Amino acid sequence: MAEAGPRPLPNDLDALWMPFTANRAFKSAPRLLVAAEGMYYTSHDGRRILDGAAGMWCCNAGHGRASITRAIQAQAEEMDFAPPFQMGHPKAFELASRVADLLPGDLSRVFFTNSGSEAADTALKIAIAYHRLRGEGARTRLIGRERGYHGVGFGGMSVGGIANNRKFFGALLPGVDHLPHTHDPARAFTRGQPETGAERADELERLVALHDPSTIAAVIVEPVAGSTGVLVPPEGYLEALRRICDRHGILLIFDEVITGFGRLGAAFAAERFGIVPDLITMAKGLTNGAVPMGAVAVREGIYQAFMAGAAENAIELFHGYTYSAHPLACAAGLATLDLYRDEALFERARRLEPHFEAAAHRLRGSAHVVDIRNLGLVAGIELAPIPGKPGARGYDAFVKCYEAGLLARVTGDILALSPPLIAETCQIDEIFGTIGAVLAGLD
Ligand code: PXG
Repeated sequence: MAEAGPRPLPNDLDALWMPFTANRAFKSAPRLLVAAEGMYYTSHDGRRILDGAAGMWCCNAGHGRASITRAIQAQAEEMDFAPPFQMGHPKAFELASRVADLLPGDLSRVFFTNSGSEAADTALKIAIAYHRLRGEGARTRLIGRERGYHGVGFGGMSVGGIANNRKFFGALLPGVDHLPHTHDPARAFTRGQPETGAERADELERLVALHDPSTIAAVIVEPVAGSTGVLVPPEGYLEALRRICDRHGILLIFDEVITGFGRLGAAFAAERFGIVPDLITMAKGLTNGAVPMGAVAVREGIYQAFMAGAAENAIELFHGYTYSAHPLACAAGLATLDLYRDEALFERARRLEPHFEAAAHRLRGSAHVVDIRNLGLVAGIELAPIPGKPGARGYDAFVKCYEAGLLARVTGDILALSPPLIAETCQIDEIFGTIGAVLAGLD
């Protein structure tokens, strides 16, 4: 339970270099969270903060779930760590098959990582190695997308499409190209998937013609782009990517770090859209955010190509992490998947979607709002930038929401909302009501 009342700030905030944070601004006016339960955080100054972001797209079953806590505690007492190379432990196998049960098509094999970034880099490495094993070693090119986010490893950064995440870090991976993003401001205030715009997938044919299919290993996209401001794919777009990849022997990777585990009202976006990609990356909701963990799922044929490509006693994939399938993460993952099943949370998200969509779009006409986009329990609210100061209005809105008792996410001038799937309709109304009130008072 959250302790009542304010808690003192640490005396010295200096030593910590905070990630993706304006460190100096933060340390001059810190925002610390000290407890979490259900739909709410408690701030260091003793306020209840409604979680409109599931932490950071992680805590789909809400916070402080006792069964997850107990599973982690019990595992820590039973066995803290087991080496993952040439050794195993039972929960690693159990969690892999439980994840496989949720996957579409013949995505049947699961490789564990510790984060979404590691999952993205793992998927890209598997794709390149797969082609090499099949005698197509020239297929090394990777195709990402503008405004894509696949974490901060060199692979994910290279296929990602965010200038600030790339420009400081040199030449990145060679042999990477990018599709255009799917966002079209002319379709502002579309509810759900836009009906037009699928032709942007044809750009993939252009890149294939330019580079020749024999040089391309994989295409990686987020089914719905999350961290660059909720970009919902036009109807038919993902289907077209699938067809073009099939035509040219290119692997299609869905990065479902955000869209996995019920966010779109199905276990994975692949299921919601009725498309079977060749690989799926996941993280965040896999353990409800309680212990770091990511994973890559692959189709049966990919796994079998690795098995066929090495001698019986040989290592088939020279890749892995000390903490792959860490026992505490596996315990948390199993308890999380139990909760999703027992509380039918993916179905709940699907049921809540119309209410969520209506509540989000009621902000149309509010001050500064130039677009609202949504799918599943994800909404993006785009604000007009202050001329000459991109991101300033979005950041101001984010801070004022927090002061008003709401945790949102902000990227540039876009607020992103993705509450835990346990949200009540009144809490959804409160999320958008608070945003409306904050916007009315913004410069
Ligand atoms: N892929 C996708 C699609 C993601 O959204 C990652 C990979 C990387 O995961 P890790 O676990 O390495 O951080 C992500 C992470 C935001 C925000 O503000 C989103 C993420 C990270 C930070 C901020 O929306 N997603």
